[in-house]
Amino acid sequence: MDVLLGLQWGDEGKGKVVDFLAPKYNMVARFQGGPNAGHTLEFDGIKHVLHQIPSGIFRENLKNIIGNGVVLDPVVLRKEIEGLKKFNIAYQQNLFISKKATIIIPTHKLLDAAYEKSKGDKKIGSTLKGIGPTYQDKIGRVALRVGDILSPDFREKYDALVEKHKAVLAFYDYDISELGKLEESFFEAVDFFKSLNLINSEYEVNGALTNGDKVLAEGAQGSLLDIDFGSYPFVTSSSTMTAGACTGLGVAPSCIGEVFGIFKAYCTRVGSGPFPTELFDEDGERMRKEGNEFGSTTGRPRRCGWIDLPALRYSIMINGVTQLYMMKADVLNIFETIKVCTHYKLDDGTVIDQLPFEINDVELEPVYKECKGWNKDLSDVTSYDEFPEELKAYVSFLETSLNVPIKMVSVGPDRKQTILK
Ligand code: 2SA
Ligand code: MG
Repeated sequence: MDVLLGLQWGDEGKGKVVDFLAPKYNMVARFQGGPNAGHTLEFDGIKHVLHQIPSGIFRENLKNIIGNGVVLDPVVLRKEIEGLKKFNIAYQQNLFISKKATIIIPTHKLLDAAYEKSKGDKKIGSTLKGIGPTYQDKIGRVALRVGDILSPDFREKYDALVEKHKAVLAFYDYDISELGKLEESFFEAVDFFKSLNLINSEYEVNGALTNGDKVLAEGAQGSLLDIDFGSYPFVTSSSTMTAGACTGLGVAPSCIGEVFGIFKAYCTRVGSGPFPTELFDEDGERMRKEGNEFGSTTGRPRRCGWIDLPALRYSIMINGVTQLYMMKADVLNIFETIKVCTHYKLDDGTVIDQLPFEINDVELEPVYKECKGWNKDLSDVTSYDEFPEELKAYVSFLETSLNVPIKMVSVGPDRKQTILK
């Protein structure tokens, strides 16, 4: 099984790469996260944003698995499936959902909002999709799982959980007047859910591997948002790293083959938390505009900055990345000079190249190397040889610094704008 994941704070372009690589695979599987993800795919002039469905869904004869590590919102899933119907996607044949995946219920979303509100300006910047509270219940061993919807006492289990949530919401003095409406669409979606392929996906995935089929695990969010290794507490609540693919699908570590690390030629972050190379000037504004850096789930403007090598090296280390894919190189076309953060400087002048535990509390001043920009349009480029010399120099500087080969450079959102090296 190969694993594909984001090495920054999400939105690296994972959806595009999964869709591009999909023809080489028999199965694509999501292993963590849920409707907080927004994976964008573009082809034939149409843009698709997927939240919970794996990005292999547009390819024929490919199985798509939503694994046990995912937290799933039935209402969002139903909408996503409705959206696919007009493209005649054979989801009845190609989409399979783990009975062990955890269900997001309406009160999880209210709790997410209540927690954020109570934090004031220390809020996480959550997508408010209920991710944190759902994983909390999973780890607390009280959550509802997909398989539970088939059991006759589902409503009882649901009511018991909601009672607990209501007590917490009362503690936060949070208004729950919209709950009735949310529950109505929730139970409609649960009914619809019963018609889908609900399976023990660990058998399906391992069976495929035993058969010699090729499986691609598709990560969501990014390594710097990982629950253990991200800038806690400004993280998401799942394991976004390679190891998460093992627990989120039930696949042994010895089955992992290639690990594709996806990164942007620059950096973005949406939500709160440290971001050493963040730009607050006109360059940041130009990057946001040129890269259309707005959340694909919430529409929030993304924070933008230069590429951060210490952060990338960290992600490569914890994930065992074997191949790098660099996305959105074309966004940097507009810059005369491109900066690369190679180290950080602390207040006392010490220069470091590791992410400190105190990342939320210390000022990390980026030490930059300046690279000459290519300042050329890349839309007609069809092969690596046609790249401007300055872009080739940028790629080779990154490869040397990161010590992992960059196998692909993306120069635009379309499937075709994917240049292999
Ligand atoms: P949550 O909702 O509990 O997972 O939020 C916790 C933090 O994780 C961040 N997070 C994300 N960061 C980037 N992209 C994500 N997906 C969407 C997208 C986000 C959007 O593709 O654009 O539309 O705003 C994503 N999901 C979670 C989040 O910002 C918090 O910092
Ligand atoms: Mg995204």
